[in-house]
Amino acid sequence: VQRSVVTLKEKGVDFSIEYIDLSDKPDWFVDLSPLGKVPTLEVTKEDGERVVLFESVVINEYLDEVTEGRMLPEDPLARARARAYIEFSNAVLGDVFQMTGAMDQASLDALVDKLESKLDRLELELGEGPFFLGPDISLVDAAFLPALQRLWWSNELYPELASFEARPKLKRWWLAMADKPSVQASAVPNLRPLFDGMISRDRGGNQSLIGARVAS
Ligand SMILES: N[C@@H](CCC(=O)N[C@@H](CS)C(=O)NCC(=O)O)C(=O)O
Repeated sequence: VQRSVVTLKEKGVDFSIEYIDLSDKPDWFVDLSPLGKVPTLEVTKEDGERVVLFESVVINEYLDEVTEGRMLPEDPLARARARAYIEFSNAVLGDVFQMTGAMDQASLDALVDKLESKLDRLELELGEGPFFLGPDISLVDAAFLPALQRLWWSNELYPELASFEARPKLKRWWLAMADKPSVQASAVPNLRPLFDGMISRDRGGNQSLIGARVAS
């Protein structure tokens, strides 16, 4: 959802947002959303027909195409490369999510190794920055926002990860994103306590290693 809210805000699109309690989805949402997942974008066409889109990356490309300005490169090859990294952001987000749930040191170490090879790839790809494609925020940055934000928070809780300290371009990238009003307004204001609560939850009488660092 954050990916699409950033895009809506950066493109200056008029929208309203309804947050869904995913543990208690309202009937209207279940009826509307093809897969019952967020984000779901409802677009009202000029003839009044309503069309529902899902998948944040697809929603973002649609929003980019129907509004002024471009958040992807014009050149087809550069655009394809940007899309490849947008796809890669899903793998990074998956790794970060798994890492926050690691229950023992061996699992955490293995997950950190897996993630670090991806972060090293990003560090190599990042150029002058501060954003992924250069001075302006793009759909690649929007796609990486959820992963980088949660990785940053995980590092605050568990500094041994040193994900950013070891990778100056990655750090500069996240700090540039964190500075953007669109990024700051991309989620509910209490996202951090919600994240802390999620990762520190009881998992069969235990907590994950990173979750256990959340102050009770
Ligand atoms: N690849 C999809 C992922 C969508 C997704 O899995 N959303 C989660 C929240 S992050 C959800 O709605 N889960 C509720 C459910 O699956 O019931 C996208 O980027 O839009």
